[in-house]
Amino acid sequence: MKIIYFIIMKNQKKAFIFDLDGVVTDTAEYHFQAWKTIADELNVPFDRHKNEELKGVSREESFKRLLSGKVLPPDQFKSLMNKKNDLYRSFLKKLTRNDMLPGMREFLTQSRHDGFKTAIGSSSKNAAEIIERLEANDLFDSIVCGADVPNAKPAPDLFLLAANKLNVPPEQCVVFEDAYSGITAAHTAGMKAVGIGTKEALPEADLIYKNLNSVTPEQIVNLLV
Ligand code: B16
Ligand code: MG
Repeated sequence: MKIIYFIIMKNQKKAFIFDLDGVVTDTAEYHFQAWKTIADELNVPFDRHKNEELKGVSREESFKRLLSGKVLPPDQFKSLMNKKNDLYRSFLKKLTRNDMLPGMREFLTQSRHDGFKTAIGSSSKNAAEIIERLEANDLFDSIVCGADVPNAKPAPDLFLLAANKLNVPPEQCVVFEDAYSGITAAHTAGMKAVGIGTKEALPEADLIYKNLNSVTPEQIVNLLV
C-alpha cells in the first residue's frame, strides 16, 4: 500500500455503496424475460431496447413504462406485477456465485481489506436473495433495498440510508451505478458516483468504467480527497 493511500484511508472512515443489478451482477435478462411474458399476455410491444428504460427503476415504475400510457384496472395491474415477480424469482434460482460481474468479487475483497465500508443500495426488493445466491453476504456490511425507503431512485433515500447504516458521512461515500437515475440519486445525496457503462449513457458520472475488472480501490479514492 502506497504511503499516501495509507494516510488517506487512516484519516477518515470511507464507504463504497454498490447498486446491484448491472453493477454486482446482471439480472437484467431475467427482468426482461419476465416482463416479456406479461407484455405478450397484454399484447403490448416490448423488446430489449424498451427494456433499457426499465433498468434501475422500481417494479411499479417499470410496469408503467412497459405499458407506455395504457391504463389497467388497479387489481389487474397489481396481480400482473406480482406474476412478473414470481416469474423473475423462479429465474433467480439459476444464479450462482459465478454470476458476479467481472472483477467485482476481487474489487470488493480488496476494498474491505484496505478499510472501506461496503453496502448494497438497490431498488430491488429481491436484493437480499440475490446476494445470498451469489454467496456474497460476507462482502457487505449492509444491504439496503427498495423495501427499506419511501422514495425510489432518483431520490437519494436509498444511498442516504446506506451511509447512515455504515456510519459514514455522505461526502465520504462513493456510489457505483449503471443507471442514469442512480447517478442522479448519488449526487443528490452529496456523494461521488462511478458509472458502470458508457459515457454516453452516464454523462454525469464522476468516473466511468465498463466494469471493475482490474480497477483498484486506490484509483477510486482520489474522488474523496
Ligand atoms: P424488483 P438495481 C433494479 O435493481 C433493476 O435494475 C430494475 O430493473 C428493477 O425494476 C428494480 O431493481 C426493482 O426490482 O422487482 O426485484 O424489486 O439496479 O437498483 O439494483
Ligand atoms: Mg442497476
